[in-house]
Amino acid sequence: MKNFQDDKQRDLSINKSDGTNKVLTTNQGIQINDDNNTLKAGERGPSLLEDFIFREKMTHFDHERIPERVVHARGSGAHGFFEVTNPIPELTKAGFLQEKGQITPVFTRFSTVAGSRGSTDLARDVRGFAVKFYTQEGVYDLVGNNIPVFFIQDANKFPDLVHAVKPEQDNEMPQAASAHDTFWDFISLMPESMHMIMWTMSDRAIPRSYRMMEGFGVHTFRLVNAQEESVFVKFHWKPKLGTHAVAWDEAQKISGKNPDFHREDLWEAIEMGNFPEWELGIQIIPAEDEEKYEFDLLDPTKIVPEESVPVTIIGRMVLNKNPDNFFSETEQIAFHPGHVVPGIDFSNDPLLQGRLFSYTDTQLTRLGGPNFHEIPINRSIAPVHNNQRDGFMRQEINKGRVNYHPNSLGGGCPYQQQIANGGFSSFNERIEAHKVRERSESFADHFGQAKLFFNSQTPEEKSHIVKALRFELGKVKTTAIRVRMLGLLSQVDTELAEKVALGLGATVPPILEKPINKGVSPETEEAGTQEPRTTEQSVTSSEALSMVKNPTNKPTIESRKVAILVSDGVSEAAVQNIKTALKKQGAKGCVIAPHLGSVLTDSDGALAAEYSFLTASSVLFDAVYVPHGIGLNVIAENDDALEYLNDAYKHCKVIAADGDAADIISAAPFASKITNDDSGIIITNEVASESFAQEFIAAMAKHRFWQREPNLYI
Ligand code: HDE
Repeated sequence: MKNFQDDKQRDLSINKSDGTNKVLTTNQGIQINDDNNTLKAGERGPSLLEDFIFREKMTHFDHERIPERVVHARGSGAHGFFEVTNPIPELTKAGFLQEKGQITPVFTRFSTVAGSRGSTDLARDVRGFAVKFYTQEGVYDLVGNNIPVFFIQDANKFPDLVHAVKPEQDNEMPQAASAHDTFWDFISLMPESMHMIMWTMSDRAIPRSYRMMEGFGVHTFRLVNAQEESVFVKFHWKPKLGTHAVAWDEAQKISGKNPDFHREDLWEAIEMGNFPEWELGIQIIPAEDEEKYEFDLLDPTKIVPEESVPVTIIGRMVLNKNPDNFFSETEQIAFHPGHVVPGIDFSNDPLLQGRLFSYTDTQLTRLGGPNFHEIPINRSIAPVHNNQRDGFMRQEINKGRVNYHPNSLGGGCPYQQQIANGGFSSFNERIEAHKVRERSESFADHFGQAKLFFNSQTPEEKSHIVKALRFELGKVKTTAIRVRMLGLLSQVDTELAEKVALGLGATVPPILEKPINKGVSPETEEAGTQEPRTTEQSVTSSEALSMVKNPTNKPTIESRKVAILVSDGVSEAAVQNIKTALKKQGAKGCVIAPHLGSVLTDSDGALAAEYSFLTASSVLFDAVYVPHGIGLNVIAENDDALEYLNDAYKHCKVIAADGDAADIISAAPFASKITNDDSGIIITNEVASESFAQEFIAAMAKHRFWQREPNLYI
């Protein structure tokens, strides 16, 4: 079987270095004797310009930073592999999809969109999901997001969208947040964004982990087979651990307690051998079905419901190695939707078409010139030969006289490849058209799929969308923007608009006859805008759109973390019982005590504390367990400890207690709110009972008990 898994690591190893047992040198290889002092005229005298060692060190340091990505600046990545489980040679000639078991190395980077490089992981935002496949036929990049649609239909609006969402230009606030006037001003004038807004206001925008997100190629792409026949496809990544979120209040607290929450989670999971895994699926749409749907396949604000076209799984991706160096790998990696291999091609989606220009262009500034393909992480493992030459930081030493084609002096080399032998050819699509600056009429339905998304949510999920909108629009200071948004929301769902309006203390305006995106007043009518409409959808509800009902979710607690609160006198048997049961399921119990070091157990043993109540926090765990022996007063008298329980309850997590610790739950401030049917609160008088551990695990596998929250939809 073709297994190229190690090819990229072998390729990268050429550039790796390690200073262990090595002498300190300058960049010119001169061995350094004193790295602590500059060269001076006398021990108390001025420094000398001659000090080349100091100048070299300081100059390099002065230039360590490069511009961050203009969007998706904050991210984390890892190496891994892609394995074909269901080859599709009948659909594509792409070499890496031909045989079952075939393995291709990958590097995947996840990101937020709006925040700067040092911003929090838990911002309410879309997540980037970009995969670089190092195939034997060259680099293929699948540069997707964790949401299958986008805000805008045409690439020309992207700079406007990004300006609007980024911190405002006068005061550079707020960081990594869409909850401000300029973003909602823009959105309120762009009805085409309403489907995407439903997704970004849902819990999809606050994932529990990168490992628990779906990924989507968003645009419709083409696959092309050896006979030059083509089908349309949509790409889907389905996470092995299911699709899960945190609560919004929790997300905001995590942002303070550990802004690296997702980064750390990915890193730790890989270090611990819990390799994140996704299945890659495609929705296959035959060329003759291009115009079959009530939406346009080229419109990136639309999905193809899985009820209309099911997802066919073709492979799996496993991330199994952390980078050796964040800057060299994760920061310098350069993705581009235009990096395709023979057998994969583009559709005419006007957003995708614009992206095909932007991604190389942006690297010229970010990575400093046209040779970024030579940076080790970007380097193809397929041979590269062409007549491109020179430019900043050129690494390759091209031999011979010839740097042009055609040539006779070089025997015509490098020579062109025939299509039949792997030369790339674009799909031979027939196009007969006028040159126009227009939006297709088939793109005009801005509300139909926003409704489909909203109607596919559970009551708890709908409630979260209302609360998210109340939060976001509540941060908007300009009343007119809020009102315009209520008008747009009312076209998605009147009840939704009314419930948001209630939170804003506002009234939903009547639906405007004048479409909102035609400028603020009739006098400012703009060219190139469209009358938005709502089209009846053939699919009216889809489980795949809900995170709670999502078919990817399986009952597992693999790699989840539990806070075990302890103090002197804690039952060692109780702690070990839960720790062992969790470990068996691939989860981890973390001991948290009033102080670091260790506590004395009831059997005079010492139990080491991983964290103190102060250095960790409930929001960093998936559940909280209070074992027998930890006194009521330890919790009641320690605000930090009490917060573990209060937050776990508020964020709808499992709370468990056994033996005398059960009293702690009955004395907790939320005790009176606990309902009989809340299976997320697990209490027993027994100590170290096996059935208690099993009940605890089964409850955790349900992830969250959202029904605990006040629900606006029941
Ligand atoms: Fe991007 N996008 N984008 N984007 N995008 C960038 O490229 C752009 C869009 C996505 O981890 C930039 O190297 C335009 C959709 C990801 O390095 C830039 C348009 C989707 C990443 C750029 C879009 C994406 C980027 C910034 C509309 C999902 C991070 C730095 C026409 C399918 C990749 C860079 C990484 C990054 C342009 C819209 C995904 C400026 C012009 C839709 C995951 O080139």
